[in-house]
Amino acid sequence: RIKVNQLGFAPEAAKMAVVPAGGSGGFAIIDTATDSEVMSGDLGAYNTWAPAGQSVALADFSQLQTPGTYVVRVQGALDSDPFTIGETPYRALNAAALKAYYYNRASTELLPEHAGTWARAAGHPDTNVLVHASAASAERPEGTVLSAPKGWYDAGDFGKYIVNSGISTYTLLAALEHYGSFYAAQDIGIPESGNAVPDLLDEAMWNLEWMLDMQDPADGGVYHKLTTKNFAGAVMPAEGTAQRYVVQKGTAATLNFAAVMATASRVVAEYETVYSGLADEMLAAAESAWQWAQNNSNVPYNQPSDVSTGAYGDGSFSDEFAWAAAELYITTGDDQYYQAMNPTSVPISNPGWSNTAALAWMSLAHHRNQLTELADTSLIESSILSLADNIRAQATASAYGVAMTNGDFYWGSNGGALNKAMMLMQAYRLSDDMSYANAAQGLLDYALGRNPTDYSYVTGFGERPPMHIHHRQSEADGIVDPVPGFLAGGPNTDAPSDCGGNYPAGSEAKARAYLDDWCSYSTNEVTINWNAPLVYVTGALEALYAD
Ligand code: 9MR
Repeated sequence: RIKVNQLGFAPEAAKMAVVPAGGSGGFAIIDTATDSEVMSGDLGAYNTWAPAGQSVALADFSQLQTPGTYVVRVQGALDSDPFTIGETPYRALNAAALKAYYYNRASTELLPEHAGTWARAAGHPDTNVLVHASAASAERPEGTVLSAPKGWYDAGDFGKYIVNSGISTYTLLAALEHYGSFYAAQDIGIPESGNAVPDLLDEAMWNLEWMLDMQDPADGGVYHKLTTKNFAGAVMPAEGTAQRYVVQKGTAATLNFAAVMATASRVVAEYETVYSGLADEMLAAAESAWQWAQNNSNVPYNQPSDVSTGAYGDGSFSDEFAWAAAELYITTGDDQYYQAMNPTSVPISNPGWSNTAALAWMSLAHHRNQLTELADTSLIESSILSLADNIRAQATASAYGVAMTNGDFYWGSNGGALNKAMMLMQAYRLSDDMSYANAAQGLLDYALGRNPTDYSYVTGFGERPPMHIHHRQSEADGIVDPVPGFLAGGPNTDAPSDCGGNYPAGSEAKARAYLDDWCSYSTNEVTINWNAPLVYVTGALEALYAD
């Protein structure tokens, strides 16, 4: 089958399809309403893309700008799935990707007027959480009862983890900081819609309130996670009633918390009349977390022997230190934080839950005109551009025209792809160079169907979305369609035994190592940290093409 973004494109966007070898001649674009050809063109050269194990050629139909619904046709190949060209190609997707967080809210029922067919009872009030032995302190000995309600379930399980909440919550807040007018106009149909703040901030607040409760007020340290001792089975949230614990404070969790609270403080400050005093409270929380991390600079998370939920273990903290320092510097204007970041020593690479340095650069780049004199603006710009140049070069070198290489098919590869797209958009924002935005578009295309599995990896979107994500609610609710708006983790060769080795033929080619089955937690789970760049990138492209 010819592979294409199954949603479609804005009229001015770069538009590419991938044509497998075997057909003959050039390509045609067919208007499905009239079954007539509206454009034809030559294919590029056939080349092999190693992650697909397949020889393909590119069809570039960027010049077609007329709104409509089309397929790509080549003699001897299966037509592409239909796609549209239209003014707001990702508006609904962006709203759904954000609303996925609402569907993963802990401690609340989802009403039919907001959740439609996916309405459900409340789960996990988290008002009776115990301090695990690993988290015991003089003020809060083992077994102390704490209350830490709200927050989002991290993924297909019901745990709440500070480390993946860090990059997730930050990325949403960055979307709002960068594209404020786009999000101000958005209504995603959550209980808070229509109040005085954007829905994105209402949604982020659900998690921020929980995060604040994860800090020990006695010393500023932050617990790594709030979970049961073991994963629940495939049950609805209300049926997951095992005792929950806060587990071990650590350097990574505490610095993630500091970075997010420093960021949230400056976002919330814009709405002081709504959130009176909250910006100050968040900044104070960020500063006391930073202080704890100064005194506890190398406390890795060590999973206790009686706990088997997700570890999110990370033994290297220099990136978290840099990120927290950068956010505190931006929010306070205090040069000591810029010095603490030691910018010349902070390498930039594609972000992920354990690798947060790029977020520091991204925030500094956005705020570069409001920083103190100490800030090295050219270093900030060159850091972003050097990462983006590398990613863009990967796209140019790929037969699929997408910036994914054999090394990119790790756990949550689709999240990695969209984080690359997010970083490309930072370079576009600095330079106005459309080649960065086009490379970002290519990565979104990849996630939405321009890939060797023919899936559009977002539930409810595109012709062939995943139907069996590893998401307890979607598995247990008895509804055929999974909860919409979730990005599946994507091809991953790390743990292909979770379905008994039952992977599709050809999955030794890394970009094919994906299975749309509940059992495949290694390729078909969803997480808040993978959805966040989907929100960011779809909002960024909508805002770009609306201008
Ligand atoms: O996203 C995490 C991935 O980077 C790790 O390789 C993997 C195995 O440790 O864990 C992933 O995180 C999971 C978490 O531990 C528990 N909830 C589901 C997460 C996504 O699979």
